[in-house]
Amino acid sequence: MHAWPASEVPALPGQGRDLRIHDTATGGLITSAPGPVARIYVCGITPYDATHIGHAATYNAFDLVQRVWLDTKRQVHYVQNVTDVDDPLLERADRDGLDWAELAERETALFREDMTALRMLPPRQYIGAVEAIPGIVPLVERLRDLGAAYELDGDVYFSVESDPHFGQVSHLDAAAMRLLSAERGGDPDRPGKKNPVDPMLWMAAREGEPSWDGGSLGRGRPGWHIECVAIALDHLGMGFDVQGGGSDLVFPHHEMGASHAQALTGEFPMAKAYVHAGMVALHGEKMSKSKGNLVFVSQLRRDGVDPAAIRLALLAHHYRADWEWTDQVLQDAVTRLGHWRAAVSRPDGPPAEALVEEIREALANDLDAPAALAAVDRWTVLQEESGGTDTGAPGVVSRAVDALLGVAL
Ligand code: 5CA
Ligand code: ZN
Repeated sequence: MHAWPASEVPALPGQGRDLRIHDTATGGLITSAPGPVARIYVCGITPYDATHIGHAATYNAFDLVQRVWLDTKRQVHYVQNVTDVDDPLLERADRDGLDWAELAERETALFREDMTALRMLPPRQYIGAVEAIPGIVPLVERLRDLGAAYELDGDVYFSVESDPHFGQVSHLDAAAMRLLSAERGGDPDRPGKKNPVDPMLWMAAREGEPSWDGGSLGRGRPGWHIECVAIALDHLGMGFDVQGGGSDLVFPHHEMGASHAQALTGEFPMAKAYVHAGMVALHGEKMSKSKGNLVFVSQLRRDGVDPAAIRLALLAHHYRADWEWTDQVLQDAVTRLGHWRAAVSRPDGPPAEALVEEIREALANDLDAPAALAAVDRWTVLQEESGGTDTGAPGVVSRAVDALLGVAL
C-alpha cells in the first residue's frame, strides 16, 4: 500500500535532545537511545470509518516521537499497518450493504488525506493485513511447529503459556485480562481453549466471509495480533525502539503481539518501549467507532477548520492524558494559531534561541507538548507586548514550530 506525502522537516540550529518516554511495560520513563536509525511501529486504523479526533491524537503522539528523533539527526524507520480485514470491518460492510474491500479502500484513502493535512510524517512501509497474509502464514505454521499454537475445530490459537514473558506489557491479573479479552475481540468463553485469553492466530474460512490460502493451515484469515507482528518483524526485526498505539491496545493487542514475537524468535523484548496514548472522549465517553460518538478530522476540514488548528488542539493535551474534545478546545486552538501566526509574520522579534531549547526540553521530557505550547505562547506575548530587534527570530520560531510540533505557521 502506498502511504501519503511527507511534509518537509526543517533542520534547526543547535542540538536535539534524547527522548525520555514512558514505557508501559516497565511503568517508568526510559531514555530512548536508538542507533543511527530509530525503529518505530505504530498500529494503524481499522478502516471502517476514517480518522476521528481520537485517532488523530494518537498519531500526533507518535509523530512527535519521530520529530524528537529527527532533531537528534537520526533517521527514522517508521512502519504502520492498516487492518483491512477484521470482524468490525466485515460487520460494518454487512450492515451498510457495502463491499468490505471497497469500504476499506475508501476509508484508508480518507485517512491518508487527513494525515497529510495534519502534517503527520508518513511511514516508510504502510502495509495492509491482506497484503501481509503470505508473510503471516509461515509465522503461524512456525508457532504451531514450536508447540506455541494449537488447533481448535480448524482455527489456530496461540498458547499464552508458551511465552515466559507473557503479561510483562500490561501486568494485568488473569481476571482483568479475561474481561478485556472479551471486550476487545477475544473469545474467552469458547470451550476447548487452553487458556481463556489465548488469541486466534488463524481463523478457518467461514461461510460468506473472505478467506485466503493458508498453506498447511487451510483457507482462512489471520488473527489481529499476528498481523502487526508479521509486519513489524518483516520490516523492523526484533528489539525495535517503540511499539505505539492508544491505551486501548495495551491488552490484549500489544501484550499478545509481544508474546507472539517472543515465542517465535526466543528473543526478549520485542520492543524496547511500549508507548500508549490516552483516550479522547466526546460527551463523557471514549470516542469510538462502535459507539458512533465521533468528530471526524475530514468533517472539520470540510467545515473550513484549519488543520493547523486541529493539530494545536491535539498538542494542547499531554499524550498520556485522557481528555475530552469540546468546541472550546478547538476555539482555543484557533485563537492560539492566530496569535502565533501574527507574531511570526513580523520582520523581527525577541530572540528565539532559548525558546527552541525550551521546546526541545519539553518534548524530550515524555513529549510534554502543552509545555512546548506554553513556551511559544510566552515568546508570542513578548512579541505582542514589546517586540524585539532580532531579525532572524520569527523565522527560527516558525521553523521550530514546524520541525518539532508539525504545525505550519
Ligand atoms: N487496527 C487496530 C490496530 S492494529 C486499531 O486499533 N484500529 S482503530 O482504528 O481502532 O484505532 C487506531 C488507533 O487509534 C489505535 O492506536 C487506537 O488505540 C487509537 N484510538 C482509537 N480510539 C481512540 C480514542 N478515542 N482516543 C485516542 N486514541 C484512539
Ligand atoms: Zn496493531
